[in-house]
Amino acid sequence: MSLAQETGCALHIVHVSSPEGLALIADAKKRGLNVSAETCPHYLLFNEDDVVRIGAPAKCAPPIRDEARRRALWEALRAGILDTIGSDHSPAPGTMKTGDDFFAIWGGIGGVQHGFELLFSETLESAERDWPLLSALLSRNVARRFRLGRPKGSLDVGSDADLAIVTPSEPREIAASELLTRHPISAYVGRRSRVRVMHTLVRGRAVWSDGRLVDSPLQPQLLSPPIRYVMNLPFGQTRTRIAARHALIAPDGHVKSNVPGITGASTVILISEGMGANVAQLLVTFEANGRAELASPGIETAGYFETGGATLTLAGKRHTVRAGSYFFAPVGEACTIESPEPGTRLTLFQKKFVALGGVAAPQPIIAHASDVKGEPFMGDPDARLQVLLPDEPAYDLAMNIFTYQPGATLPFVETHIMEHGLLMLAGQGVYRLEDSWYPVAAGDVIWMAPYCPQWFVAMGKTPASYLYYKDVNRAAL
Ligand code: UGY
Ligand code: MN
Repeated sequence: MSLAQETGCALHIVHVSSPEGLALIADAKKRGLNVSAETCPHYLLFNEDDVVRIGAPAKCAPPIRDEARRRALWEALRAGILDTIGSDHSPAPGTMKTGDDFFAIWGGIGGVQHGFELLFSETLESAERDWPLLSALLSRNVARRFRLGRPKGSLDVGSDADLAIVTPSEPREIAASELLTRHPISAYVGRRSRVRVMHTLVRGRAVWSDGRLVDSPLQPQLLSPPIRYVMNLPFGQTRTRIAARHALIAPDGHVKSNVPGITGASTVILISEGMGANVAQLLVTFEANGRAELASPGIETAGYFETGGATLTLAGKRHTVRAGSYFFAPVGEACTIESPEPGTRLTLFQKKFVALGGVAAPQPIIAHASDVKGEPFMGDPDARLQVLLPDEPAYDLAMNIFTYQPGATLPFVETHIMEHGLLMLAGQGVYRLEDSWYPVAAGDVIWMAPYCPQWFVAMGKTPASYLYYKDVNRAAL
């Protein structure tokens, strides 16, 4: 907590089991710290007498507390001090959950099947007051705290239908025979439940119906918050540096713009004529209802989907795009992006097309980076270049991905007429721009004016890669 205070970072404390811990959190909240607290069903449902009775299946860390502390947790929940409830589902094979030495036995409660149901059973008499609270702790607050966006944590029109229908029922004793987990061990066996989960829907599809699992073709869904990271550097500092002939733009300084044709998204214009560039570079982060129409006269657009996915219509054809998909929309070809997964990040490069006499206009392109082989750059297999657009005279814009193994470098300090804008996709390293050297990492954007001397070294333990544009294939005069 003191580190969070010093750095201003967000802090989420999991598995809070005691009022002592909660008091510290409540106090920090009062002082304005960005802190939230999670507890788990087992801390609300069991006390230490239960652990003595149940034995190893109820061993977990932090341990189950006494009755007074269990009650205090419920009070905190009702007072709004707790923010979320997580399953902390911790399954283990029988061999790890049995033995003579209690201290050696695996610590963890496998409770994903009954933990949540029993919270509703526990509060049946006070359902009117407590069930909305439980719904917030299990869903809405989680979606908000982790910035999962509009589709999660609510039942509004346009949100995902993720819900369980729970109803009071004849009390029943939870039996080992109903456990659906691979290792059928549960601290809840023998516990009475007075509710039943009738149906469970995930994104509108039933996965549990009338007491049975439904075989559903659902794919897992990975959600990421719209902003990768926000560094709250104190004292007005930033790594961003805008020089006359080069720029480094770090994500902490991004400011949104309204861009005609793009709605339901946050769009940042990173490179533009305003800084002396001939090509524009935009970062679009879509919300669930996002849409982009990319037709402007005389302008061609190349785009790369860094994360997420969407439906893209180009030259009258619809395509499903995902992370790693890219496209090129020549002048005069309508390009529409719709139905994005929330959080989808798209980088756009836009340029005034320069036609070449006697050469046919460039064609629309839609493809995936994984289908483009990385070729060793000037013979170095540790520095590979993927050329995404055809290297043909018709195209006056290149879009490439450069991937360096740790320690690999650009072979020499390049100085060339072509301009670049680039987005660091992964890893880190040091970029030399003119006479300055900058540490750079995934999320950073760089602009290099024509003739900006440039060099890169990948550092760290993972490969570094960047996506970049380059104006190409036109005469010097
Ligand atoms: O294509 C290029 O000019 C590339 N080698 N430049 C760069 O990575 N800065
Ligand atoms: Mn270059």
